[in-house]
Amino acid sequence: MFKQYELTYAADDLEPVLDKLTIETHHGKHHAAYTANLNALAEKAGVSDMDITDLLETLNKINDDAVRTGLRNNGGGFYNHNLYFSEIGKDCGSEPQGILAEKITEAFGSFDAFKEKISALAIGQFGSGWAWLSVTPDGGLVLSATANQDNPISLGTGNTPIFTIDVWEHAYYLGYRNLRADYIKKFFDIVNWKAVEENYLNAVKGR
Ligand code: MN3
Repeated sequence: MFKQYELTYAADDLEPVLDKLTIETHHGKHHAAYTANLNALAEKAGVSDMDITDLLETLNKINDDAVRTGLRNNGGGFYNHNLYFSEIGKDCGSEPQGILAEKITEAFGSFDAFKEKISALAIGQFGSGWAWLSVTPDGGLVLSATANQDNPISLGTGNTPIFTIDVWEHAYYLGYRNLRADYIKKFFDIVNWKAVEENYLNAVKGR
C-alpha cells in the first residue's frame, strides 16, 4: 500500500504564491488520484509491498503493457508529488544552508546560477512535466527535465531526485494562467531548503 504524503501546512499557508484552491485540488484530487490508481494497479501486478523507488527502477520487469504504462504514469505521479508537497511550506524561501549550499555552489557556481538554470529547464519543458535537482552516484548534483510523470528514477538515470518543480498546468493555472515563468519565479519563495538538504543527506547516505 502506497501512502500519499500528508500536508504539514494548511492549504492557504502558501498564499500568495500558491492559492488555497490550487493546493486543495492539486493535493486532494490530482495527487490523491495518482495514489489511488497506483494502489489499484500495484495490487493487480502483485507489487503493493515494493518500495516506490524500487518499483520505478524495475518497471521493465512488468510484462503487461497497460499495467506497466499505468504504473509508470501513476507511480511517477505518486512519487513526484510526494517530493513536491514535502519540499514546500509556510515561512520558507530564503536560501539553502550548510552542505547543500556548498554542493550547489560547487555544481552550478552560485545559488542564483542554480535558480536560473533549473528555471530555464522548467520553463523550456514542452507541455506537462517536471524539472529536477538530483544527486549523482558520486554525490554531485545534476539538473534535468522530464515529460509527463517520468522522473530520473523511472528513466533509469541512477540519480536520486531531491528537489523538483511541477510544471503541469494544474500546479499553477488558477493563479498564474499561462504565465509559467511567473509561477516558477515565485515558487522559490515557498521552498523548504531544510527539507531539500535532508533529501540530499538521505540520498548520499544510501550510497
Ligand atoms: Mn502536479
